[in-house]
Amino acid sequence: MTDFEALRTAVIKGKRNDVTAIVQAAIDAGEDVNTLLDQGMIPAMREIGDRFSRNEAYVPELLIAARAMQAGLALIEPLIASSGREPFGKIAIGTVKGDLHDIGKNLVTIMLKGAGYEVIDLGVNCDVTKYEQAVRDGAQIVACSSLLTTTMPYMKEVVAYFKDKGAKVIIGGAPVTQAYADEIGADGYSEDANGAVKLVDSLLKRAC
Ligand code: B12
Repeated sequence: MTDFEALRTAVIKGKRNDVTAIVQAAIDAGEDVNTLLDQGMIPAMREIGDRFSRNEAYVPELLIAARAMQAGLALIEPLIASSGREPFGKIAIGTVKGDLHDIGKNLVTIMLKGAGYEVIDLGVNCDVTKYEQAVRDGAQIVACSSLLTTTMPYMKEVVAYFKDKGAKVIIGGAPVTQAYADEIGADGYSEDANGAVKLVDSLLKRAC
């Protein structure tokens, strides 16, 4: 019988070995992977994300929770494919052309995966063609990250490219603001990884 409270606590506290041990034991005992996600890992990631948004947790805590989550997801992901679980939606994420910063992008990726989305991580230095390929592969939302004022303007090109092509474009990164998102006509902006999940939830009209 899985101790979901212990699993949630292990993710929130970033105890990677505990998460691995609990998830592996649960899998070995035949626990349903959907239950593991829905009752353990997803609510735990939401909780640490909410604490981060309330300034009750900071980047280091979020990073170690993300690493613990990633360790658990690595065990679960192969099983999800065979369980027939449908992801809530498909998101393509990448840091824009010319920009190599990826810590924030990786956090957003983990939070989205933790919330049950399929994420195509395009890495860094992404030009429009990379995002476009991901959209052809089924991504409904293109998420662009930028940390440099010199690379931020590339987001405008991405937004312009996807106008009337069916995919929505959301943007984020330290220098990005809601005002900038409005100015370039992006479909959404969030200042942090947890907000990114809420933004995607609302764009895909997911009730949480
Ligand atoms: C770590 C770092 C690096 C590392 C990057 C390592 C890596 N793997 O990412 C290295 C050393 C490689 C680096 C290089 C450079 N860096 Co640097 N770097 C930083 C630093 C210290 C931290 C960035 C970071 O990871 N923050 C933590 C993460 C969690 O925050 P975040 O990225 O903002 O992400 C959060 C939100 O923004 C949001 N978010 C992020 N992406 C997205 C996307 C979407 C869709 C959404 C909704 C939300 C969202 O969610 C995240 C989590 O909450 C910043 C300083 C700072 N305090 O920001 C400088 C900084 C960004 N770097 C800077 C500079 C200048 C550079 C260099 C040009 C330096 C140089 N002369 O070579 C190079 C550029 C290389 C390149 N081409 O990209 C400047 C940028 C200044 C400017 N005005 O543009 C900064 C601000 C430092 C400074 N004060 O001067 N850097």
